[in-house]
Amino acid sequence: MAGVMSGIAQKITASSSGDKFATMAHDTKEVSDKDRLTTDYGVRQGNNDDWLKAVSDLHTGPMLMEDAYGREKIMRFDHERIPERVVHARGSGAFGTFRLFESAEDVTFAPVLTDTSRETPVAVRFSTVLGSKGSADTVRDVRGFAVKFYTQEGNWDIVGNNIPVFFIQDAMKFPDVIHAGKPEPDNEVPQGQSAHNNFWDFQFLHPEATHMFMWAMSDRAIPRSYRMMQGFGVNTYTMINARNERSFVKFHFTPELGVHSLVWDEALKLAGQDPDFHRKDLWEAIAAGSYPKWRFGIQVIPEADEHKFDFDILDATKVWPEELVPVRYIGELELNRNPDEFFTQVEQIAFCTNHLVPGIGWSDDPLLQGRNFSYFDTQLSRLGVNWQELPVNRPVCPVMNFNRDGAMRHVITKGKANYWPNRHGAVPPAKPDEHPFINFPEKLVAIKGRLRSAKFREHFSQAQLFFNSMSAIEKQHIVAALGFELDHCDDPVVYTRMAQRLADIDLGLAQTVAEMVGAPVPDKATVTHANHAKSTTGLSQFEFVPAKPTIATRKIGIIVADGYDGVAVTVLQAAATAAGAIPLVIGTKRSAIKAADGTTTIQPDHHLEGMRSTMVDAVFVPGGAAAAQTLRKNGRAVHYVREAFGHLKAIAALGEGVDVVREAVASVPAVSVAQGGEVVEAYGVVTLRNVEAGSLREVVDIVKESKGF
Ligand code: HDE
Repeated sequence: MAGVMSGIAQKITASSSGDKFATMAHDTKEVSDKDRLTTDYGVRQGNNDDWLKAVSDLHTGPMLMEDAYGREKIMRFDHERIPERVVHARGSGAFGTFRLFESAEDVTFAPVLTDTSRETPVAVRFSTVLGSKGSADTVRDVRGFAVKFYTQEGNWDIVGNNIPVFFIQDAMKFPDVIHAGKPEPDNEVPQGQSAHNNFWDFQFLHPEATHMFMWAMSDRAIPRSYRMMQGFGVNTYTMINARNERSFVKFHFTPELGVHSLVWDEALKLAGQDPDFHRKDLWEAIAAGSYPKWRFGIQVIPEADEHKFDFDILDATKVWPEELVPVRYIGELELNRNPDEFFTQVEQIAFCTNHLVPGIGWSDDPLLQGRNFSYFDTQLSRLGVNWQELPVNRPVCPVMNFNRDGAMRHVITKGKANYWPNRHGAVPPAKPDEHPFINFPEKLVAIKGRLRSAKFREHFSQAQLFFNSMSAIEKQHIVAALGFELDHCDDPVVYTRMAQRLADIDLGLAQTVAEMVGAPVPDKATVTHANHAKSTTGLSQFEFVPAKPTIATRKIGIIVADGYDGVAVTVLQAAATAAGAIPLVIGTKRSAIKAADGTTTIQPDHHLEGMRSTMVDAVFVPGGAAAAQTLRKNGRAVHYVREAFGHLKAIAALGEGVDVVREAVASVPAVSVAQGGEVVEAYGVVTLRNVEAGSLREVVDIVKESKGF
């Protein structure tokens, strides 16, 4: 008995460190110049370049199988890959902290949501859904937003998305929706795209997908950055408070930087120009100390109100409109540490929707219930049965039970007891006052059957609500997205049916898209589905502009050629840096470029071919007669400005730079470029002809305001 108990005590001490990162540090190796190359079994090796061979002066003879080191090196390499995730294969991650600023003790007794003095370490993984591991970041797709909270009561995972609803209501449909979205089975085309027949065939055949495909066609599906998108738990969870009262809950993360998107043309180009656009953006911001933050909020419906809504609150194809159920912000998530090694900390991180801590529970949401089965199961094939012992998945609190053995078991548990109950009394289940997880004693009166309840059968009302709640520009983008996607469907059955389905959302929308894609133009909605014309708050992403506009972490491309106005560039660089932005000097070449004074030179960060306008958020063209002359004749420079304008980016120009901008965008209607020393802004274009360089700070402010950053 004493032996068993001391073993337990030892294990508990080893794993109960409050600092997750200290715990992980135990598994982290620093590479130092004192290290010498060894085999995996620790024996030093003196040659890492040549296989053992039988060699003479004349002849390099056969390689010898007896080279144990050579064999180990190649065999380890042969087995480096693990299966990629069946969905959400492409992603990146970071670590950080969750802080609570308001206790939610009225709804839960979970200390992570009641103890405002706590800081909970977190790991987050963002992802696309459809593409494989090496696919591009900026494709049109839903983004995964998965958060692991390493709480003192065990790991709590919110495995969410950046869109608050989903395509299907019942987990039984998941393989179908994913097969339909993934590359088609005969030719494995297309990669990471929903623009194909199978995807849209599925959408039509599943009216329940109508609300979600509208979100997927909106700007939400082409985010500017992982740091500028919302996160949603999507499914309905539950919480229990100390009085044993149960509520239904939805989780929200709202970014401090606001919600921003790319425009579609930009996203398409970036997929080729910089397939790691989002991965690099997250990494660079954290490395620069610009830590992304999200406010964490909950929507709460008391158990007694479950049936008071005209939709089922357990249906994951529905939002809880915020005027009915406001979001209550109670905490903050900050990401402040990049991984040290991608594979062990991002590829091997594994989430489970049923990883919930005492005080938080799941609901009968039929999508969530299926997910609760799927995630553990998928980790078995991806990582093996002992996946929860991997450093990034390991809880920070004591773990003790009689699950044993299996491939790659790491933990060594001393003692005789490996079953319960045992004669030693080792590892008893927690008593009620020791805060065990609670399976709420929910009362059920039901009929067993492959069924859904009545309110799950209405699919159009919230799709209409979403469309009606969009601003005019967001609606235009949805029309364009549908036009693009259905143009990629070459089966008339698919695009004709989809055009008719759109009429169930909005007749005008359906008619415009039908005409674009060559489908018969619908003349009416199915009578019961005509647009109800209602709208709500919290759906348009324009509602999430930050309270204080900021250009922090935004990239400003400063276009220079020989003879540029050196003073203007220096002042703009300083003003941009002071505002937390990243000024990038982009030259006609990356070799030194001479300023107008003939003596100063600048070494550009990039040249025009390498860092395209798609990769920056704003463009500045300084003055300087010779520079402007060169840039006006440089097709890439002209295209740079024109493309940035087409992508609705802020453009500022000074002195002779005004001519470069004016010429580049001259053919675009409705552009007004300033004359004289005035500051004029049209569609984000700011030009100043005869001003002191000192007033350039103003430009930075105007850029800020004009874009609503
Ligand atoms: Fe997932 N999902 N999912 N999903 N999901 C996976 O688990 C699944 C759903 C989401 O960064 C898999 O570890 C089913 C909704 C994210 O590691 C798998 C159903 C939402 C990630 C799986 C859904 C998500 C996954 C594949 C329908 C938003 C990436 C690899 C019932 C709330 C997590 C893995 C990461 C990953 C199953 C629907 C989000 C196969 C069965 C709804 C963010 O288990």
